[in-house]
Amino acid sequence: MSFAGHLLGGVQDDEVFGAIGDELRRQQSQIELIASENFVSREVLAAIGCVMTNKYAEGYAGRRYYGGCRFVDVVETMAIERVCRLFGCRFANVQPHSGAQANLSALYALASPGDTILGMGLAMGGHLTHGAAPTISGKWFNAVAYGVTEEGVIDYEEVQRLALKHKPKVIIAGASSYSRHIDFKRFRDIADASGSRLLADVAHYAGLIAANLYPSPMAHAHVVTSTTHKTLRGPRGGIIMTNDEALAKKIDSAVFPGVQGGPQMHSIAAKAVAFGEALRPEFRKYAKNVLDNSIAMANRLKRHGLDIVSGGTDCHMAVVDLRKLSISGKIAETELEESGITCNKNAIPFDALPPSQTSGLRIGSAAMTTRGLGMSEFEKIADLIYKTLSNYGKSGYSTARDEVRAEVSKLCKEFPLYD
Ligand code: DSN
Repeated sequence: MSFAGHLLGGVQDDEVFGAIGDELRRQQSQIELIASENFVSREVLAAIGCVMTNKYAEGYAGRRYYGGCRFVDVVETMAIERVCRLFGCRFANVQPHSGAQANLSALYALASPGDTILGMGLAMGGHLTHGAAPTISGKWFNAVAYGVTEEGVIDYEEVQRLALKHKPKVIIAGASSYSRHIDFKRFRDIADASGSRLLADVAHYAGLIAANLYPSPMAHAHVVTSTTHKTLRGPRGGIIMTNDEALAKKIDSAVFPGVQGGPQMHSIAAKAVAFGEALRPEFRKYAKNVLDNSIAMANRLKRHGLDIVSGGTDCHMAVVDLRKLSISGKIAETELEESGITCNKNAIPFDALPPSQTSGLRIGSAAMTTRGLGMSEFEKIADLIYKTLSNYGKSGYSTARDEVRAEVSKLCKEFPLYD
């Protein structure tokens, strides 16, 4: 019987549920290093598949456009109360369907089409929604981009120079592949000097921030956005937070009816469960392990002679510079997947290769730490990455890869997932 069959007592649609079962087995049998992924608890899984998916609830708790909202109001109120406690903020909107929707809503609340925004360039580690040309953020706004220094850390002097020159309506602090602490206070000082609003997107770092292991932007940013599914280990989705009451009202209107229609109440229920989990002391231990494991993995790769962008990591992720191995990120991603290790190609700052190839590889520790792996296992994973990539194209490659596959299988059996 398929996985879903076990849950439901048999299913009709074996094509879809067969694929779901295959995906479960893939997750169970591979080492997951995609820095933006994690494995949610069974309670989060149960909530995301619950009957609240049946409910329309446009509006907000206590002021909906539909009847029958008594119980969905309970979970949305609980999600808001929990996330405010978790991050120490006064107001939160938990309805964004994703981080991209959260960012679009925040920009909709803070700026108008034609205004200038200043965000980290995509090629330097920024996110698509921070002003990249193919997105609404790049098409509706005059998007200016800052980058990193040759050492791979945010070039705050450039941020200041561009802010004073362009006087952006919004400055965005946040990234998709940046592994160092972000100095949110410095960003706020710059925003104050240029008359800008500061939007902090902490999607990657949220779980570490909740555990006080990464600087919180809450005292500095006018608005903070995040996803809920990365280090925070909740269902896929977005949130928006602020301490400013007037901005909170604008954000609520921007999310609904500005950008979205009916909220996904099953997803909000799952967010509430995940925020409850993150408030428990065990989550802090988990987040500390995520950080220790990430540092251990990056240091071990350095001992193998590989470069890490910016020289190391202060969070759950690291970007490996592959140029010394003369291998592209695309090849590395494909070959590692063949060995049972999942990660993604990633541009390094000033990359000579196009985004479809890249010279880097992004790796993260959040998911495998959830499975219980510790620093010695993450050092082992670094060894397996190195063994695969350094043997690629050599005569003993197929033997090396078989050995890596066997080690991956051993690790996955030792640290089971959803068994
Ligand atoms: N695509 C996500 C990531 O992998 O970082 C961000 O949205």
